[in-house]
Amino acid sequence: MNSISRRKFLKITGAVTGTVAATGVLGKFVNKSESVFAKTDDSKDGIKKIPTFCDICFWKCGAIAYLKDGKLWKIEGNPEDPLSKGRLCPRGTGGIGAHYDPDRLRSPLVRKNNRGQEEWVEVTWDEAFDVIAKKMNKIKEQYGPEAMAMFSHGIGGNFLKHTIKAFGSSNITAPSFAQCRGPRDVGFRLTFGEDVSSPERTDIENAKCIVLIGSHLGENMHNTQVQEFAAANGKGAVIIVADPRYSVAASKAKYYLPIKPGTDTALLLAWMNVIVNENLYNKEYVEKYGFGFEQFKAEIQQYTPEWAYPETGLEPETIRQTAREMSFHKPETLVHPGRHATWYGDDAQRSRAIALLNALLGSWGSKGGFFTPVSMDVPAYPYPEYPKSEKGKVDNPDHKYPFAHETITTGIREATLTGKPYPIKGWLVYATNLIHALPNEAETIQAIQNLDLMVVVDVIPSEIAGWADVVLPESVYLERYDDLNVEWFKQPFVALRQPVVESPNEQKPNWWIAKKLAEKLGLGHYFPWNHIEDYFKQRLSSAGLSFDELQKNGIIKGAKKPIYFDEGVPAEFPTPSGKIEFYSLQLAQAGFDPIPKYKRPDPPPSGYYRLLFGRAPVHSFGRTQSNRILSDMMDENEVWINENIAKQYGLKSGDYIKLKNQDGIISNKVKVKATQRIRKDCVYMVHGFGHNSKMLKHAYMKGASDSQLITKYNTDPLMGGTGMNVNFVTFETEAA
Ligand SMILES: Nc1nc2c(c(=O)[nH]1)N[C@H]1C(S)=C(S)[C@@H](COP(=O)(O)OP(=O)(O)OC[C@H]3O[C@@H](n4cnc5c(=O)[nH]c(N)nc54)[C@H](O)[C@@H]3O)O[C@H]1N2
Ligand SMILES: Nc1nc2c(c(=O)[nH]1)N[C@H]1C(S)=C(S)[C@@H](COP(=O)(O)OP(=O)(O)OC[C@H]3O[C@@H](n4cnc5c(=O)[nH]c(N)nc54)[C@H](O)[C@@H]3O)O[C@H]1N2
Ligand code: SF4
Ligand SMILES: [Mo]
Repeated sequence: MNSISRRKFLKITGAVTGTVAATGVLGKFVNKSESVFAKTDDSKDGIKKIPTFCDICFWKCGAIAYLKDGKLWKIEGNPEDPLSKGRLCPRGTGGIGAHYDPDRLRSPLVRKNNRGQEEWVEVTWDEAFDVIAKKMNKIKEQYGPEAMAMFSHGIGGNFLKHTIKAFGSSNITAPSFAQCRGPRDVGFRLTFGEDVSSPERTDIENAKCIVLIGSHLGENMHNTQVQEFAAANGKGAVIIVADPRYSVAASKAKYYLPIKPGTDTALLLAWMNVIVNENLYNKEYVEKYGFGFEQFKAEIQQYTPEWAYPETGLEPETIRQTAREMSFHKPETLVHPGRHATWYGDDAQRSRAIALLNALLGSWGSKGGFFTPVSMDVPAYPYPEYPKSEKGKVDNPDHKYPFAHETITTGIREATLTGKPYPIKGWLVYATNLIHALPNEAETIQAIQNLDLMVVVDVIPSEIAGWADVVLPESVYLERYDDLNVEWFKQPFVALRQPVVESPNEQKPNWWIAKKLAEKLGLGHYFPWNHIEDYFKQRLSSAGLSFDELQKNGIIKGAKKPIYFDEGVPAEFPTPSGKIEFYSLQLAQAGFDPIPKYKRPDPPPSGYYRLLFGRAPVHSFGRTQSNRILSDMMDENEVWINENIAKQYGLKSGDYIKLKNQDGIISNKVKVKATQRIRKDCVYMVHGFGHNSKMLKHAYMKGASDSQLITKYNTDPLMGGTGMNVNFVTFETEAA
């Protein structure tokens, strides 16, 4: 990363004050960190570079790891990689702290006493697999293979998913649907027939106007998006931000709209009212591709800016002005769909309103709007067929949530609690901390208590690992191969994650764990390859690609392909009408609003404030607080409280308080940030802090956990997502 581009990149993050001082911090840790490549080090100065891709979040930026005298030294972006473009975000740069973390899980553990007591016996891998296979086979005998469910987040789970499917269960899920982007993808799918997916198909760098409605790029540090946002900002793009909190992105905005939380659909409807009634929409596009526009036009007549004013707290004139600005730049206006969309329980409809606004502007399929992602054709490994299940998936009985197109985590939790539609008796949890990720911790713990077996594969002793029967320690990403990343993005490419250093203790990579477990279960024939390299070679050669080349460069790119309608991408909309659905017949038929309606959120009880949460640039969820490099930059979160409200409670910045929610749950102590940068009716904190796993020595009890306070959630009737912005807190000033 050269210094100019780095400065520009960090500038947008606001909270990051300097480059990541990786080398200094590392001296403190003694660990076995010899490179697996050290023996073949042919460099003169003792420095060796190995390409791989990052795993500090799920964006998968291409990276180059540096070894100095055989020891892991630093990591940078791979300039060849379209996601990182040669630059990692601050979290990725600090990623080597994951390898050096002294609190890592070291060997397989089996529970000694009661669940959750965090008392363990260290066992060998073989012993651990024996315990797991025995219990899994017993579950299969008693309840059928479907009673074994898997929670998995990220590419590392692919091989274990394969083992679970081979075992006979398709009850496999991730929080990235029902706790994250599910409602957004459902809202867009209902409108355009396709998901926004990940990495998002947003053409931020070419946008002339960017609207962020509850997305905080810059704190939400998805690398490519932040780089593109900085570039667009540099080129003078108009930025409009609607957020109850003055975010980093808001500080770049021409228009900042301090919207009342939960009223976004009212704003979106009013924006569309102005754009339609002032004839500012993209007529040709809507006529050519739209379905049901006349009904839509009639329906939204009622939603004037004057109607929206008391709901949103935003002046009618501001709503008009911003609507006009958006349409002035159309179709190069991007109304960003956000990513963490599970807010209030009517989120798929809110996301549909965002989709419809983009449709009016003609941005879907346009440069500066939403591009059509392309990928390379790398065939899957020719595995034997999985056993067929008669039972179907457990999470969504009778299609209660008719538009859920992925498995619902909380549906599996519900089945585990109730035994309906059929019992779930085992959980395999890979790289997801369900205690922090799912709303209502008590429900999760209760479900776990109903299990005959819970296995957790993690790298650190997370909260969920603390509740496990068997904990399996994984090698961190810098120590392992993972499945190929055949990405869908602006240009086709395939990327390789490969080991840079050896694991310090008994940790093993997921592919090895998946294969060995399958063998213990008598399913070895599902892993016909001996080493993952054989798997890669098979897949790559069937695509005419070379493993040696991929290993050397970390990436193989395919030829550029058209990604916009006007470059020749066919304008196809896989909806029932084959068009963009301004009016949705399938919603009407299922008994839902065919055109989104606004639902007023419940107001806070008196003396309580809505609890909002989001990201910090230097942390990923709850997975990085133990990473010494990243925690050096931020080792606790703060609660943002409006200055005037803070004064009423006699609070000032730096004071410690506890938060109490509407159900009487009290948080860890947390530092106050008294600021004008947030509305009076809500408070805000960064998610992922307040760890209470005792084995997480460094992160233990630092900051407070939003998850602990999220006892209430509203379920989206369309797709089962859990709206979590429906909790309220007050301040315990004495207790802290
Ligand atoms: N209260 C609240 N809940 C939320 C959110 C929120 O903001 N607030 N955000 C929601 C969103 S948007 C999402 S996407 C989800 C994310 O929720 P999760 O998927 O749970 O994400 P993480 O917190 O990153 O948890 C990852 C777990 O994987 C472990 N891990 C890290 N690296 C590795 C590895 O290499 N191998 C293995 N085996 N394990 C590893 C970590 O130690 C951690 O225990 O949470 C959702 N839930
Ligand atoms: N550094 C970092 N970056 C990340 C992650 C990470 O853990 N760390 N996680 C990644 C993942 S998986 C996800 S899903 C994304 C999440 O990133 P985003 O999609 O940007 O979502 P949130 O983090 O939920 O964003 C919360 C923002 O919405 C505002 N907000 C809260 N309630 C309302 C409301 O009612 N209306 C409006 N208009 N605004 C509201 C908050 O003040 C805050 O600024 O971040 C990704 N990027
Ligand atoms: S966005 Fe940051 S943490 Fe995520 S993969 Fe890229 S560099 Fe790593
Ligand atoms: Mo997410």
